[in-house]
Amino acid sequence: MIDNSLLSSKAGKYGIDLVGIVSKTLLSSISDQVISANVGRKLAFFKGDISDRMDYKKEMEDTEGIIAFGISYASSIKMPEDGENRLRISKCAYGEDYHEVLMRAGRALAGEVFSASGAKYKVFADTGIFLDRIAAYCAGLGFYGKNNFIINEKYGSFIFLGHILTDMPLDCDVSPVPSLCGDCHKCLTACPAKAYGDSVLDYGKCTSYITQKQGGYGKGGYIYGCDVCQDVCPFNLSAPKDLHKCFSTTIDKAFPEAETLVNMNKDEFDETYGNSSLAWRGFERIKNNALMYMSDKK
Ligand code: B12
Ligand code: SF4
Ligand code: SF4
Repeated sequence: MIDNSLLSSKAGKYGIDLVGIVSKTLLSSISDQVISANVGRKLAFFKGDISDRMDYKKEMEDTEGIIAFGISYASSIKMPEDGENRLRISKCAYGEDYHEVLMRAGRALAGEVFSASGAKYKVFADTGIFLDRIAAYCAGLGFYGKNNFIINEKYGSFIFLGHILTDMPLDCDVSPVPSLCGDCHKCLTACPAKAYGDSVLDYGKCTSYITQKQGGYGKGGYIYGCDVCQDVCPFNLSAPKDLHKCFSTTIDKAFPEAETLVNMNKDEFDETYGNSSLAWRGFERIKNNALMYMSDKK
């Protein structure tokens, strides 16, 4: 029988830090609240609306069970103190492309646990219609922080999330993890772009969206993504770091010298970042972001 203890006992060997079966009761009890909180909201990188994103059957019609999983990418690497001429790349692009890492890990876990039954499964990490955060929350992997991240008490929020849909009936009795934010609101006030209203993200203002979609940069020289609202979170300060070698990087890749990056040709860029999630946005976008930052800094 596939249950949480079986999944946890197998997950570690595939580099998965957190895993759990989605509770159908919890999912159906929060669905209406999530939909009404986001109704009419235009979603980033998605044509449908919030009810589509809550509907896992749109991805696999005969889904009977969902497994959520997470892999830590917390990093201890820091901008050098004399780094005023350096740029910043978000932690989500350190090391190997996280989509590849999560898909590989999820497929390996699913392959092992479903092989005997022959159950059908599909693995997603950022790539599905159903929201990874909702799956994680309903599997008890963490709480919803005020910054809308899924935060695990031990690992913090620097965890990539994925989920597995299967036609095998799976369910579990999990209680939602209550928010541990308390009176803290560091993430909301630290956001340099003022992208959080009353905890609802206006993604059009978020540096992460701007650097990926329309072109631009963020405070401190972010030219891809942004980590400010996570860096300040107490749960990330105490979380274990550098758990997976695949997400390790070097100072010169995480905080490249601005001159070096803008003078790279496409081959040099590919050699440095071709294997990372940075490559998704392409050489031209990243280089232009850097040029915009340098010209405004003058
Ligand atoms: C599109 C997208 C983006 C867009 C838009 C984000 C957005 N929030 O709209 C942009 C490009 C801005 C973005 C940026 C980033 N993203 Co992104 N993104 C996604 C993606 C593909 C879909 C998210 C989405 O559309 N959400 C829809 C909106 C409505 O959800 P939401 O804002 O989280 O709102 C939640 C609340 O409304 C909550 N809620 C409301 N009412 C209620 C009531 C109850 C009871 C409950 C329980 C919940 C609840 O539920 C909503 C759903 O989560 C997911 C992967 C996926 N397929 O799920 C990754 C994902 C959310 N991103 C992730 C990451 C890491 C990032 C970045 C940190 C990358 C970076 N370093 O730059 C930034 C952070 C920006 C930020 N402050 O959130 C991770 C988050 C991991 C985690 N631990 O939470 C995900 C899950 C990717 C992954 N597979 O790991 N992202
Ligand atoms: S990722 Fe950066 S810009 Fe976006 S909400 Fe967080 S702190 Fe603000
Ligand atoms: S910074 Fe504070 S309010 Fe924001 S998510 Fe972390 S604990 Fe919650």
